[in-house]
Parts: sequence; C-alpha cells; structure tokens
Amino acid sequence: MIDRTFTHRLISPADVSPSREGLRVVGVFNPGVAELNGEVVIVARVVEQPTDTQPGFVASPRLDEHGTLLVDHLAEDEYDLSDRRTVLHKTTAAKRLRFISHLRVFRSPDGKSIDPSAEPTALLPQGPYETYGIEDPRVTQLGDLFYITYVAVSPRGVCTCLMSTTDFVTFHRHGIILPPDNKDVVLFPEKLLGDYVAIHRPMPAIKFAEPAMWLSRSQNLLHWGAHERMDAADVGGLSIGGGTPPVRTRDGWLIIYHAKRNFPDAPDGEKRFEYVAHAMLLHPDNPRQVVGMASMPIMLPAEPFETHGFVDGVVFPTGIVERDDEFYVYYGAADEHVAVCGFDRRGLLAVCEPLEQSAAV
Ligand code: MAN
Repeated sequence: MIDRTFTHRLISPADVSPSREGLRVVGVFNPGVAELNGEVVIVARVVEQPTDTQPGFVASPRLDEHGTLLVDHLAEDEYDLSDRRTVLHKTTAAKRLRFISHLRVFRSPDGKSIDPSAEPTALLPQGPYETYGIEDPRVTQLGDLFYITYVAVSPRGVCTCLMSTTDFVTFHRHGIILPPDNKDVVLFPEKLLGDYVAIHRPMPAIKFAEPAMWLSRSQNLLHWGAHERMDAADVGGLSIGGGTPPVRTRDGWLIIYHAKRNFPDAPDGEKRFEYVAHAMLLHPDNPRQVVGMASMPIMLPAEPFETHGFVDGVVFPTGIVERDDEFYVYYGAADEHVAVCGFDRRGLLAVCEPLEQSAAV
C-alpha cells in the first residue's frame, strides 16, 4: 500500500446552499476536475433531500416536465429501505432515489483549497432522462474543449450523457452517449490510433456477468462502438468502475478506478461493503492491454470523513491533476464530501507492477 502525501477535505454540505426551496444539501462529492488558467476547476455532484418529510413515509424527489420539484411520499412498509440512497418496492422491485442531484462548479487556485469568493455555477437536470437528477461528472480536456460525461437518472434508466464547455460558465449539451444502465464513463485526453476512446461500465441486468470496465471507440465522441471488456482489470470485488480520466505517463496510461468489496470483519447487521481505489497502467496505444497494476488498493477509507458519512466507508476517485512531483487525486468521501489527496508521482507509478505477458493480453 502506498501512503498519501496529504489529504484535505475540500467541500462539505455546510459550504453549499440549496438549489431551491424545499431541499437541503446532504452531500457534495464525486468531483470531475480540470485545469484552466492556472486554477483547478471542480465540477462536483450536489445531493439534496426534501425538507418536507412525513412519519411512516420516505420522501422521493423528482422533477416534472417543466422542471418543477415534486416529492412523492412512499409508504415505508412497502419498500426495502436497507440502502440509504434508494428505496426498492418489495413486490415490483421498482427503484427510486431518496435524493436528487445536480452539478456545481467550484474553483481552487492551488488545487488544495476552494476560492470562497467565486460564486459556484449550478448545472441543473433537464428533460425526461434527468428527472431523478444528474450525477458523478468526469472531465477530460480534448484540444480547447473540456468534455464532461455525467450520469442521468430517470424512470427511463441510468444513462451517460455528454456536455462540453470552454470556460465552465456556459455549457453545450450533447445528449445521451450510452444507454441504460451505464455509468462511470471516462474519456482519454487524446485519440489513440485514430479513435476517441472511452472506458465505460455497463451494468448487466441478466446476471451472467458482474459489472466490469469496458473500452469503446468513436470518431465523434457521440457514437460509440468496437466495445470490448477489460478482462485483466478484475480485482475480484462486487463491482468496479472507471474513476479518474487516464493520464499519459512514460510507463503507459495511468488510471485510478474504484471497486466495491465486502467490508472485512463487519459485525452482523452492520454495513457489509466499502469502496476502495485501485491503480493500473494501460498500454500507450492499445489500452485494452493492462501493462501494470498495483497488487493492493492505493486508497482505503481511513480518515473519519471517509469511514463515516452519508454512505460509510467510501473513497470514490473521479479527478486527477499533476503538480510538480505529485498527482493530486480528487474523490468523493463517504458520499458526503469532496476531498483531495496527494501521491508521489514516481511512487504511484512504481506500485503498478509490470504484469506477466499472459495476464496482459
Ligand atoms: C455508486 C454510485 C456513486 C456512489 C457510490 C458509493 O457507485 O451511486 O455515485 O458514490 O455508489 O455510494
């Protein structure tokens, strides 16, 4: 396990004002980041819950076709409430969220603190595919444009959408790029052998396979094909997904990704899983080939604000920048805070041990 060089909690729910009346902020986390004019721009997911609650009912927010907030009060005894994020109908298995998310843009002059004077721009859900909210942005610079992939949630499923911007003030929405259920989409920052490349994570509903990371290619960032599964990336967890956009290094593309796994030694009746972060290196031209991999997670929930929060035991890396001899990794902590930690550049690359050729196919 490699040590972090520093860890800072950057943004917490108390720092963020609600987007509208009737909601309170319970989380700000899973940030996409970019570098612009010497600053680090942080596009974070803000999670809100209705202030209007009724005993015996769970409040589930949604937007109508005009963008008006509606709150459905669902009878508690009809739902499985074991996951704090969702409610699952006991007979139909229909799922609803107990919160609604949007995106907010923050600015950090040094990458380690937030500029309190900058008024954050809010990006709100729009249209029929986003009525339960928009979540978990990842930012990749391609030329002069910054592309933001994000998750759109609605009764139509969990899709991945794309938007672009030059300044993080005005945004152009490109619509859905991957249909339900698919999330954790990160774009490579350059074309490889003539194609744009994305890592994505389809969620198989017919359970022949566990969720896995896949690669696909595109000529225009909108139409994706040539899908292939990244077999060598398995770490044996319950789930896995792309995290930080790939960074080109001398040793290959560095990616940091999350894995959900059973929580070791959880006493009976307590939460049984945690989210940890892994690192690997992909071949410079053919990213399907894993050329190096850390044998242990590089991040485990350890700080109090990572082990306890809206969802206990979560570190969820979503952004990265290089500063001198360090990587700064931006992540969601316990689905409640935006945090950043540092890794020594050489040290992180060194823990990604070269894979045997047979495993790297
Ligand atoms: C899922 C998603 C993420 C969230 C993690 C941890 O992967 O809902 O947004 O951060 O779970 O709860």
